[in-house]
Amino acid sequence: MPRQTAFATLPRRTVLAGLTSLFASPALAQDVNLHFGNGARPLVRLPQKRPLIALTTRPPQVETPFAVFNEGILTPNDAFFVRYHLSGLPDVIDPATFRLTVGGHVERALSLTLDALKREFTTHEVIAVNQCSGNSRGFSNPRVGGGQLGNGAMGNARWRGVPLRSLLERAGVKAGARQVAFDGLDTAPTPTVPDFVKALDIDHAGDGEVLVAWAMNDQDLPFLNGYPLRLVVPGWYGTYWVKHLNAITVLDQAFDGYWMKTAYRVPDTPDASVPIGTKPIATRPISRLNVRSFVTSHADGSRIAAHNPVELRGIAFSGGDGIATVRISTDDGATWVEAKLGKDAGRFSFREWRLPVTLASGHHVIRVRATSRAGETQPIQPLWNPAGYMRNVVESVIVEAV
Ligand SMILES: Nc1nc2c(c(=O)[nH]1)N[C@H]1C(S)=C(S)[C@@H](COP(=O)(O)O)O[C@H]1N2
Ligand SMILES: [Mo]
Repeated sequence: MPRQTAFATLPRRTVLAGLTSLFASPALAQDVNLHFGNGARPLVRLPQKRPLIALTTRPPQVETPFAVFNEGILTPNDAFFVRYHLSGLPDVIDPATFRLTVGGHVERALSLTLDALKREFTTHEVIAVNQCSGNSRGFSNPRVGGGQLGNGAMGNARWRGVPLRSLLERAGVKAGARQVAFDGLDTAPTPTVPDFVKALDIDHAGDGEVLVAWAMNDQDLPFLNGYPLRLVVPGWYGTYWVKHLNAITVLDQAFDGYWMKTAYRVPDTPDASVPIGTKPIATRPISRLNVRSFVTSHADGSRIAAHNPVELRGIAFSGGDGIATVRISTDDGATWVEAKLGKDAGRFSFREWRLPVTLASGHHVIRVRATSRAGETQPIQPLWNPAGYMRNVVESVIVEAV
């Protein structure tokens, strides 16, 4: 098993060369078909990853084959999706010389080694879902621009790190601070492309839940998931989870960079949707995950034994309220039965559900609908917005009992 540091210094060209050659590799030439138009995708193998569903090669972007979510509520590191905006991935990250800086509107600017970060602060763990805002965008109807993703741009992991609050306390936030900005080591290919920088309000940044994390499922972060440090913002969309995080800046004003002011915004309506084909009057930065649930045990189109008990299984999650109930319909939404929930791994985690059913022969539309402990549930009809963000319609799979 190669040490993380070997990968941490892996040149970018090796990552990209690996991609290009493996795209042509017969072993991985089989396609995966996502269930929407032009949904055929090759599988590719990236460093530290099993074969995953390719979206783009430059920058490397892959999603998780959906069957992985039936393996357990934690998404294995080697199956976790990868999303980047900028093709300038860091070439070399040396854990010995790496520094995390905390500066801006603070009493004492900090420059911390990885060792200091791990030794000098109390560590904290959380199991939380990282989901891309555009997860499931490929199902948007009418279609919208952006990466045509299936349902695999999400994952659930146990993250370990230091609460951002502890770093802000050590640096001493000055009066009048409004936001905190986060920058990582990746860079834009040309000066016209804005660097990927995200920001959180100061109260959110210091709430004790936001982490600067170095471990994912008890391992170092995989290179492509942000080695050596990433921000973990439980309950919030992945866009805020800045990878290769090396600069934290406290601001006395709202950050107005491209990735906050222009990109990753949703309609400023209660459910972040607008009537199909229309433009929002006002927008706001995307924030919390909405409630979602999926069947993981049976893919769309699968066959099951008729007149025999079969266990349906899946996952549900919310933006931090936790899951109260998951209801299943085996008759296309006419009647609903409550599923049994699995172990509670915390309010930010995937929650497993199970339900034994016995079905007569024929086709059955299985639907799954979760409700959070705050009473938030999923819409029966898909909501729409121009960026295809935040899809959370009640999902269905059709099974054939024979
Ligand atoms: N440095 C950096 N961090 C980043 C991004 C990026 O492009 N650069 N993309 C963000 C987005 S939009 C998402 S959805 C998550 C994806 O996390 P993952 O690649 O570990 O799955 O990373 C976030 N952090
Ligand atoms: Mo994203």
